[in-house]
Amino acid sequence: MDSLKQKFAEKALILYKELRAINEEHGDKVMGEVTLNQITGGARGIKMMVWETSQLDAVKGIRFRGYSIPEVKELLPSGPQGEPLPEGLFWLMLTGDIPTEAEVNGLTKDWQNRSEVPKQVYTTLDSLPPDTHPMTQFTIGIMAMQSDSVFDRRYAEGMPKTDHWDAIYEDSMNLIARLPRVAAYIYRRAFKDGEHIPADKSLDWSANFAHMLGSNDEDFRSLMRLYLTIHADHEGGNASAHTVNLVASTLSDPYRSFAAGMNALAGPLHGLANQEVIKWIFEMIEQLGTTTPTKEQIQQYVQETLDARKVIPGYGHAVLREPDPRFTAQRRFAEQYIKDSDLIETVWKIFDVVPPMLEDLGKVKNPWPNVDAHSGALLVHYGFSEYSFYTVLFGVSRALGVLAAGIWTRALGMPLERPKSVTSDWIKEQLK
Ligand code: CMX
Repeated sequence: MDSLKQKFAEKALILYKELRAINEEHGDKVMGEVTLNQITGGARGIKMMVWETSQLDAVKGIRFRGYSIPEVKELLPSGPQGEPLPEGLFWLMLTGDIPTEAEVNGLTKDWQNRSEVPKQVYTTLDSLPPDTHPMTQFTIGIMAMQSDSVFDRRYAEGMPKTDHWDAIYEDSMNLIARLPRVAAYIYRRAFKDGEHIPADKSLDWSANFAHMLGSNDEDFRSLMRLYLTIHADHEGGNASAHTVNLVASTLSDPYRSFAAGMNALAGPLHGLANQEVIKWIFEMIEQLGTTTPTKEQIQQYVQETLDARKVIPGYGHAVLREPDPRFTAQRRFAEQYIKDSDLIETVWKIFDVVPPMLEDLGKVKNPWPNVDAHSGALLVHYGFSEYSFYTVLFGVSRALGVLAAGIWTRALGMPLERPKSVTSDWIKEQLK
């Protein structure tokens, strides 16, 4: 058993027993109530699942096992320029402990050893028109690996319930190891005439991904380490994570549940907003005929978008009520690494202009930027302007959180998810 798995197994058994005992004693304790607004308003704030890997605070933002993004940046083993290695975040999410450098290096090696992608994935992707949306290619690529599922095979062989988490662990680790290769293959076939770049096994997970995409720029590698860390997890209630959890609760294997979650991420109100942001900015630049729009010009363009009854992409959030710390982390990166970029200056001007305008609408609960407001401008700066690919990058990162959480869910023996729906007649009846 590898050291991460060993460490996880010890902790999981303890928490499994503890939770069972708590449930036995306090199972009937009331822990909240549900309002009509929550029933008809997308279940905001209703507590209905256990998610060990991270917790979202409306004001402070994401905490990975209690650590903020600046703390994670400081404490996790990092690359040469000081950006955290996502391998370390995965270790932290799975065990609750900050890993040593040796532990993270061991995990990098483990993922390298697991990273070979079955041939049928490439032939399946090659059968699709190259202009198929990259997120569609991504989910098809993931599903083309499903026949390799360790969980699926062992379940058919009659594996006992106590071993489920072990098989989920194996699938999750294999999937995470392979995703950068699948994603880079999609990028190169869609945008670089199918000229693929072999993996470099001397590199960490993020730098190798950057390399396979086509860049060996040290600053871009650092961006990828940061990007793949901060997009990894946002507790369990967001649409992609919750989808993974729901599908996995049927004992569908990680390939199937993760692919389902990626289809949720591909919606413009969720992860696809990262492509929508840069598309919206490019259209503004074209319409105005300048790469350095003034705040007044931006204000006018924002107003036109709102008048057309469209959302301002990259702004607002279902939980957050302050600027997203993931936005701030990307801004800090730009301040440190990038000088004189019209596009990044524009992103910052939009940040000055949009919140008061959204506030004036009187209905937007959070007028601040979210994670997607900044990421595209950074990617364009390093030469990646093919924005339809951006949500795939988000998805590769999100695998770390949802799959780590999925291993926990199975280890804790969580049951089939099955909340209650009601009819409008039932609501009217209650109000009588
Ligand atoms: N621009 C214009 N209107 C907005 C808005 C925005 N950025 N954000 C919210 N609103 C509107 C809503 O559409 C809603 O209008 P109606 O009542 O007319 O339907 C109203 O304000 C209230 O919405 P809310 O309670 O503040 O926000 P929700 O929790 O319903 O939705 C979100 C959250 C993210 C879907 C919404 O803010 C939005 O559409 N933002 C733009 C898309 C985006 O950036 N998504 C990425 C989120 C992060 C991620 O998952 O990656």
